[in-house]
Amino acid sequence: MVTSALVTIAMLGSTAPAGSRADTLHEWQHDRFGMFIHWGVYSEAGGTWEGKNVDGAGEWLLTNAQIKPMDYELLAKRFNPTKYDPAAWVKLAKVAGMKYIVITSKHHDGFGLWPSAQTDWNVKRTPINTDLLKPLSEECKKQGIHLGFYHSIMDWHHPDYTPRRSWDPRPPTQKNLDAYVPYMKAELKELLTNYGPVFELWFDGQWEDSWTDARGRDLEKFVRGLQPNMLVNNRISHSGEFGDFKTPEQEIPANGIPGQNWESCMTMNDTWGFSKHDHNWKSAETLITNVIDCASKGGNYLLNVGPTGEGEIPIESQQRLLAVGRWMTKNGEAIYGTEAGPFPKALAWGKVTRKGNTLYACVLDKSVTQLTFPGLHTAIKSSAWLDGGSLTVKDGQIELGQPREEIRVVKVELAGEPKVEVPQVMAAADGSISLEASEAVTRGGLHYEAGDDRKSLGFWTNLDSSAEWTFQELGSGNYRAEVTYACENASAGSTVAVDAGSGRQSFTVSPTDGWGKFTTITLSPFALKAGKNRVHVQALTIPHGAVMNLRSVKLTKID
Ligand code: FHN
Repeated sequence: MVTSALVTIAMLGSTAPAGSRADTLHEWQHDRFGMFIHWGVYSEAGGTWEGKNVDGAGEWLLTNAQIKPMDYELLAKRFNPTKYDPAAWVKLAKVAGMKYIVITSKHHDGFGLWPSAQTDWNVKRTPINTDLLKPLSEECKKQGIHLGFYHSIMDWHHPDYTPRRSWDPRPPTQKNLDAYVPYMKAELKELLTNYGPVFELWFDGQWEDSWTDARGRDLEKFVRGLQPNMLVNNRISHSGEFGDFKTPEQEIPANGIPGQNWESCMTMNDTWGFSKHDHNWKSAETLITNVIDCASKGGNYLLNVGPTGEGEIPIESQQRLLAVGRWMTKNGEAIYGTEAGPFPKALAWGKVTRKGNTLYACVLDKSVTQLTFPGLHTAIKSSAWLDGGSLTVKDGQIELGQPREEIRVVKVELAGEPKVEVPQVMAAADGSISLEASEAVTRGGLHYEAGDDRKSLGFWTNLDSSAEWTFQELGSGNYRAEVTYACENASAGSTVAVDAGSGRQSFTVSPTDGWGKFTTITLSPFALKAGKNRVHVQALTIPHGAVMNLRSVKLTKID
């Protein structure tokens, strides 16, 4: 339970160390919105090498241009952030409405933003030759913003990290991660000892087979021993299956990740590290929509800036953050301290967040003039524009008046706990009922993937995940069940149970040559009774880590 004092401090955005990891998590859930900072010697290159633009993310320069590590080291001599102003960076984050900052202590290139005693491949090799993290940590403490570190497990520079990049000419050291991990731990000990309370430790670069869940568990024990109250993301694990929160990247899961803490990280253009030639900036309204979308599904939004080698946040990022901040100043109550809205399926006009019996209707469709809440059975007591202005409620509908120029929020006071009846899936004229992935109510880590080659429930990796539909069938009788799914060959073999009416059928997932290649199987008929029915799908065994991508379950009346 968070003490009232902590909640008060949290409301002010304090860096006060929490009393426990549960308190840190509660504050993290309250904060909802943070700044990601990708900064390193790659920022000096700005997505170019030897005078040419290099495609791909700026921080992947060493790999994208296949640069030998010793040649890449030349960048350190050019990295001289004389314009670095940590006070201004922290102030910008605050003005934008962000409550925490996560900065790259070390990215995949192995370069450290602090003078680690473990190596000289860090700021010690630069003209500025100073700790760049310390003044930021001091400013965060002074201005009441939490500080986190991004730390890459993968290290393209360290001679003992394996696998080596194929173009790295250095002779192998005959060592491997058994020698590299103690080095990484020693660097992490410096970061977790010398910079105050760390809000979240954001691991990355966990995907190569040299990193294992066993190594992740060992590392988790080590870092939690240094800072027990700190949050650690799921990328400490190779499988992504453990850590305090999931980390969807460059996407916001269609249904959130029910039952899990999660934080969507996104760039403002297409690159994390600064790139001179990436001008594909998202609009401020898109960024505001993303903040709302994450909060409406119970998640956090970690929005990235990529400062230049001189230490300046690009003006395009600053302009957008100031616009987001203006919106947050008027509407932050609809984001901070909220939980996911009560509507399991998307609303036509926008997104809803919740605090107890209060709903915050974020009206994304600026042309809409009436708000309806499909399936809401709790009476509306009152409603008003959050940024000022009364509204009238008629037959459960809120009259909004004229279309608007910006996203506004309606604060809706309910007469009690919101009760929402999940809208029914209705049968088609031919008596068939097609239960689509986008219509499912999901539990566990699985969630809807919208891409053309998906349109299915993916990320199905644990036994407590399930998909469920309720529907009003046309009449009792026997229904043929057809299940459409995809499964990459290496993951096939799970046993899946389909419950419908009073029956259960199970099947073994076959390989379909890929997560986007779908097949349809027919199960034995189900006997359904008149009235409301439900179909529930859950894995009984998962021998190879993932179950399937489920696209639909179709029931067709046969007699
Ligand atoms: O490879 C990194 C990438 O450079 C960036 O740091 C993102 C941010 O989450 N993570 C990895 C890509 O998934």
